[in-house]
Amino acid sequence: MTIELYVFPPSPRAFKVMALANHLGLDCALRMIDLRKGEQKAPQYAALNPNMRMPTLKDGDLVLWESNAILQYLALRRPDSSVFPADERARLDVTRWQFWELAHWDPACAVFAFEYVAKPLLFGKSEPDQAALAKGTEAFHRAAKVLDGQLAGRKFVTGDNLTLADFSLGAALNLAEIAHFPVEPYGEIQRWHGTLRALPAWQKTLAQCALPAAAAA
Ligand SMILES: N[C@@H](CCC(=O)N[C@@H](CS)C(=O)NCC(=O)O)C(=O)O
Repeated sequence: MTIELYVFPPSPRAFKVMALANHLGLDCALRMIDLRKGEQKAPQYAALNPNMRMPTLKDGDLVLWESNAILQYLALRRPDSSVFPADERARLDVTRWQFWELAHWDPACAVFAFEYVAKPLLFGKSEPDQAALAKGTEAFHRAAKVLDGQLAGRKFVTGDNLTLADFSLGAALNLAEIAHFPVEPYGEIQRWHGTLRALPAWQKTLAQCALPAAAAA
């Protein structure tokens, strides 16, 4: 049975699940949920995901939402892969950083992604809200200092191996330039994101995430 992934590819939350599926060589069917058209609110989709947000995974009768849970499910399809280590402490470390992403990193990055990317894409051109950006900047620096410190002396977030933590945390950085993330002071984060970008699965996913020109206008 083919795993179905319901995604709106420009979003980092879609990118991370698509990139992991590519990295693991899992054959997933991508089902576009076009947020610009409000497809997340269609009754058929809302029956799968009552949050009316994407991504959502469907594998037979299993339906799973929340991107980090989806990452764990995909990783468990390849138990030999080191992206979700079997060792208890190593696994907890990966999980810890996935929780941290959801609690701190994602909300900080999301402010910039919303103001500079989602607003123009979903609602037409509009000026960024400076008060929201000021709060976002504070939250971004607070979280980025922690992540940058963690990456010092480590190739990836939890050590020498690529794990789910890298997919969870690294996806938002694809928007760093167009969403004006204040990432300049964080050399470790930039070095690590460069390593992720060089992965064949990352490159493949970036290509899949480009919106068709007509649809993006
Ligand atoms: N914590 C969720 C967040 C999902 C989420 O907020 N998705 C957004 C797009 S990035 C969405 O579908 N928004 C549609 C809407 O709010 O109507 C996850 O990681 O899966």
